[in-house]
Amino acid sequence: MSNQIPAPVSDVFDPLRWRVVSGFEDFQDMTYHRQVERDSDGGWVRDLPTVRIAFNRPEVRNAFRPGTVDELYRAMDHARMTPDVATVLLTGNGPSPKDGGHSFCSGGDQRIRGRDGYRYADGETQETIDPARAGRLHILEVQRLMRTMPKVVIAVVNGWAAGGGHSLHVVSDLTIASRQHGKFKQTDATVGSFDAGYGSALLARQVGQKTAREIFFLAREYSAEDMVRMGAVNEAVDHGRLEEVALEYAADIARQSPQAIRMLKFAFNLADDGLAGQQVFAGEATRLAYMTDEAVEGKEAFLQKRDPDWSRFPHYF
Ligand code: S0N
Repeated sequence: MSNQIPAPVSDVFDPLRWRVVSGFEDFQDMTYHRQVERDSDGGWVRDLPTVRIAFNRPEVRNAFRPGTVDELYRAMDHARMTPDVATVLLTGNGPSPKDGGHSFCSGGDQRIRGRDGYRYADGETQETIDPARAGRLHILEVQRLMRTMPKVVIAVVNGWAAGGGHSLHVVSDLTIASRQHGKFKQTDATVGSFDAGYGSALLARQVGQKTAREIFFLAREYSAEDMVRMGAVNEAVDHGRLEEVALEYAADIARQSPQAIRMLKFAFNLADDGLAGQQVFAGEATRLAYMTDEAVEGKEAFLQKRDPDWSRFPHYF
């Protein structure tokens, strides 16, 4: 485990609060950090329960190409499987070294978009691309992971959230945004794409049908405060305080019962996610049921080749 103080990656990133997560140092398009407590000499004291996953292509407003999405999925899944992580902050590094522009994520990289989806590498053609990797719209797999993972995902919108980047904020459990630089624009239809899943339907649940249609059909720019008024952003905060406020949110979440947070997240999702939502909620309910004496009796009876004795367990309370 590398406990060293990491290199700065954004204007709101305090390196003393973080370490690079071991095994993820080779990332090209993303960064992945774990929150830590340090002593006055900067020495590592302990890990804290928050991770920070960030787009790291500020020169293209943090657009994602297939490799970006692969890295995002890997980091998100690692956070899902790390038992002492309660909250994921999803954000963008920057500002851009080219023009100082701030961005959370501007969606799919339009420069490598082919007729049948995204090229993996610059310079690939329809003839040279590995068919198994062509046309992958796997940002939707990331959306599903964020939606179903038993941790709270907070979108920390430090700049532009556009196109598929806008959808990632929509699918996050909470959003806080920079008052000065947080900007929201749903450009999908402008470039001939459309997120007909969570990006639009869930947005309509959050802001209402008319407003969601306005956001998609008109592709106008909205501020962080506009979005707070619409109900799609929890809070607009001064840019310099963005990380601090995000970590205050995470600290409050970490004070709650992990099981209660999981059940609440899955309950909030259930109605909108149909049978898939019921399956996730029910899986957690089954896990809880396995912890009861009644479920243990069923298993023990099977292993001991006898009939289960349910007499200790009432049919009602
Ligand atoms: C974000 C915007 C509004 C910022 O404008 P601003 O500040 O004026 O900056 P620019 O000068 O425009 O940009 C600076 C440099 O960054 C490049 N750039 C910006 N965005 C992208 C991008 N998405 N792809 C590639 N390059 C980008 C600019 O070209 C510029 O470069 P230089 O300096 O070299 O000229 C503005 O930039 C903007 O509108 N960006 C495009 C936003 C957009 O349309 N995104 C794509 C929308 N569609 C998707 O994201 C796909 C949706 C999706 O994810 C999905 C959903 C369901 C199913 C499948 C998919 C899927 O396709 O994966």
